[in-house]
Amino acid sequence: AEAERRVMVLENPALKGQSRALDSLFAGLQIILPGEIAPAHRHVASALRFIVEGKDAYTAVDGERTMMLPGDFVTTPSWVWHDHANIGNEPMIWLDGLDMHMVNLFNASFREEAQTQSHELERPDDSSLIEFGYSMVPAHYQPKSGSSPIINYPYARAKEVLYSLKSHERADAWNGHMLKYINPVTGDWALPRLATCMRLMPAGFASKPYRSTESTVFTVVEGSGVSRIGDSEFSWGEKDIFVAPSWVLQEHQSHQDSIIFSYSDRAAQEKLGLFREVRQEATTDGV
Ligand code: 1HN
Repeated sequence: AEAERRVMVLENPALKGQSRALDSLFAGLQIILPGEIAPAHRHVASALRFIVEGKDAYTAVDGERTMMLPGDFVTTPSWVWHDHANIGNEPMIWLDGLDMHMVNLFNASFREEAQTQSHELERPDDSSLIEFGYSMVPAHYQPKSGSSPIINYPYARAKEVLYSLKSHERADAWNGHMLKYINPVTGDWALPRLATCMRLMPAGFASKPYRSTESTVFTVVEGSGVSRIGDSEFSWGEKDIFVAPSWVLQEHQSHQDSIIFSYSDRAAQEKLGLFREVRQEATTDGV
């Protein structure tokens, strides 16, 4: 009960003791057991949750609750109250992605604990997806920040989009079929510093080599395959997590239809005029 959150930090062995998966990104696996509440707080760092397993747990973000299911992408924008609770009878595990290292670089971090365990609800559950998730937005809506008003982008919808693309398009040679999670009000990324994507790599797909200044965390939702990241080769299956640091060449192969979620610092880099990418035809095109 004394622990605010139960998070296993995924620490990059090259960045020991710094709670970094990559220079700019935090990654951790959080577990919440039946009956537990992770109490309300807010911080300048924005967070994302990517649900790995479980059901019957909710997160409440800025006055709205959403039940979470595996594959859902849940946003926690900067400086909004949030708390989580498991009201079911099995544990839930999700991947926490935070941009706190970017915030800390600028010494711009603040945090606040709420007086109550759960912050006050202001809207019906999932109203943000209903009101903003169908290419319509309430005419009176005034954005409070650059973050998406949608707090849960459900996996069922992402998968529907990916298989629609697969039914009538050729996979992109570098990314496969890939979608961006966007803020429907601005068209920008869902969170201003974290770029989130979901890709479908069809069975037998082998990407061409790609490099960018992004630092990226990948997690596998479905399927299996192998990725070469620089000099290392990683075989991956469902629920595995791996990373690609900035400017390291990456190539991905899928053995079966594979769906991979990723988040990166690209959204921040674009705003700072730093983002650069190279789509190579072959590994020897080195730049
Ligand atoms: C945090 O606030 C959460 O709200 C999870 O669930 C992980 C890691 C570092 C700093 C704050 C949460 C976190 C975190």
